[in-house]
Amino acid sequence: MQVVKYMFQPHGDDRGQLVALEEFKDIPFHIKRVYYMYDTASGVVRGKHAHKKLEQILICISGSCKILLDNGSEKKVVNLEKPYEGLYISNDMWREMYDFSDDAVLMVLASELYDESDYIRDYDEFLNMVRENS
Ligand code: T46
Repeated sequence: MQVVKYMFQPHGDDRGQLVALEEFKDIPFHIKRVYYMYDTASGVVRGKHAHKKLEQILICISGSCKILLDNGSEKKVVNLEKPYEGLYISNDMWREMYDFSDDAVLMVLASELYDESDYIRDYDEFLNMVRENS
């Protein structure tokens, strides 16, 4: 399984750092939605689903967390701990987010608007989708 991690270019000067992200330049899709999660309680596992269409880039802009990626035959754990790195997640990838630090803010850039019918929340259904697409 190939993990696609983007390293964004911080614009640093004596005031600090600034990262700017533009669609189709830094982000490989049209950004239709941005959301972020914070104050995640200790021990919580979020996600546990795949998507039919949605592509996303996850950026832990504060603190750290871990992302489990599962393509149906292989699993990988990715650490997100720098505000200038972004993890690309394709639609057909089961994802779980966990081990959030107290100060973690996980920001997500998404290719689609929110649509509950795009979610695959059942693991067997996910495996069927992967089999059908291969
Ligand atoms: C994903 C991972 C990385 C909305 O109303 N609009 C939104 O855009 C989103 C993302 C969520 N919501 C509502 C729906 C639920 O009532 O917020 C609540 C929590 O959402 P959810 O349980 O889906 O959150 P996560 O952390 O399990 O998953 C989210 C995204 O939903 C998902 O697409 O890939 O982050």
